[in-house]
Amino acid sequence: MKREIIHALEKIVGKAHLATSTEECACYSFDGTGRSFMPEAVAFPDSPGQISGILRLANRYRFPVIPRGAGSGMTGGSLPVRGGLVLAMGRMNRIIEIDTANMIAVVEPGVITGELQARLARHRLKYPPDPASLKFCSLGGNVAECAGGPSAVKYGVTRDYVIGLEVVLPTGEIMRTGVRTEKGVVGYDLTRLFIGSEGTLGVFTRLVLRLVPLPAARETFLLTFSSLRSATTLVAAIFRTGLTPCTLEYMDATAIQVVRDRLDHPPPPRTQALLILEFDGSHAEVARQRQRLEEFLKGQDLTCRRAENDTEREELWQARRSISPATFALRPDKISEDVVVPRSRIPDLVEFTSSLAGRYGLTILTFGHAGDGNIHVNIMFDRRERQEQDRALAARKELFRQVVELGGTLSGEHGIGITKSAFLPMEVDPVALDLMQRIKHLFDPAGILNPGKIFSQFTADSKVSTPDASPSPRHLRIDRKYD
Ligand code: 2HG
Ligand code: ZN
Repeated sequence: MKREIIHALEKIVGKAHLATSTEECACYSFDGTGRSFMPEAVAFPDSPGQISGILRLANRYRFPVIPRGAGSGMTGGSLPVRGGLVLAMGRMNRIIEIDTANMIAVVEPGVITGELQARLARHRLKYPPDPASLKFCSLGGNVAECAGGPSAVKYGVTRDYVIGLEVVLPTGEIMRTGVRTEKGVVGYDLTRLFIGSEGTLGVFTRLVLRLVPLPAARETFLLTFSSLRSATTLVAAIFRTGLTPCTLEYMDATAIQVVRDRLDHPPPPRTQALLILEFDGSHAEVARQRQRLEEFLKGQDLTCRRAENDTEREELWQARRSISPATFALRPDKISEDVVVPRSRIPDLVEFTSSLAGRYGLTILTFGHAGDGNIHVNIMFDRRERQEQDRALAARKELFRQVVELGGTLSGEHGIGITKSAFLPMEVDPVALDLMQRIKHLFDPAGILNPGKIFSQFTADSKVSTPDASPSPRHLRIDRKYD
């Protein structure tokens, strides 16, 4: 990066808050995809004014700026694929206000999701979105990707809880959107446009969040099945009975196997699938749901265990949340998908993935948020085995075709980033796709904010890159126009 740009950046954020060494830049080069692209510098801003200054500079010198939360994203949203400056938002981690009377929180984007939830619990309040990474992911990243999680089945996803934003536009203007009230229909809903825009339309500096009362009671059940199909068909049936679980998670036999040793009460050895079902609400409501569930399950071919206390429940959730990292015990690399299908089609999707695994000779596991049809399909492989990698990529393409065929969508919570951009036309109407790109251009005419994401036809088929396989973008000239 040119000396004069470095000097200007130092002036904006302070010398102590700009990193340029290879060692420091390397720490901001990766995310949850396992891919790595070196930035040319990393800035740690502390205010909207500093971010505005940086973006104005980026427009002048035409260098990419990539906002980054905790780096836990699964599709490359925070990767500096074209080099440039990473904007690490970790210093902006203040909880500015908890308005208990109106059940609203105002926070900065670097606040860790689980930390906000712990603070709110002291006020008997809850911010429901609960991505599996909640102990380390940040709220800004959650909003950028519109994160979901197990409780989405009852409570909805991030977009249902963000009612207002302060955003720095790619051109440097600072803007507020949305409301602090329960309702509001004044003008276009720009807040929603920013949510899930994957860091391409603006940099969030404040989030206004809607909260709900913390439920007084909770009951958790572990259902285990000796047949995969019985588990997957039960999902839609549960909702037809009128039960309203706050989570309904699913794991196939391989997912169970990778976390089995983390469970004090592991399911019986021949278990082919399990469901974790939870109810929350008032004590009376939870008791009513429990009774209804027990009646519904009578005579079904499954075993049901109720978590006896908080420790047992937490252990179950710890095991569930650790599936994603634990899968690397199977193969060193994976393609991790988060497709969604209508609930009644989950059995078809899961059977299709088993047939893919057989046909391509791969380990493919399925688990995730079955209650809302959002199934994680993890295609395991070893990138050092070229043919195995090719088979994994071919299997993913077939998977996506099948998902669209089943009336589903390619992503329920991880976004498009760089890993799915080549497949966007499979699902998105061409007119809509064109309009989306025009919106991006309107917000960011110089193409400096998080370039190469969502729309870039980033050759998904040929690049499952990893830290050492990815080309270093250090050679990119900073005065080039990125679009
Ligand atoms: C989860 O629900 C995460 O555990 C990660 O969304 C899923 O690794 C994955 O595919
Ligand atoms: Zn998930």
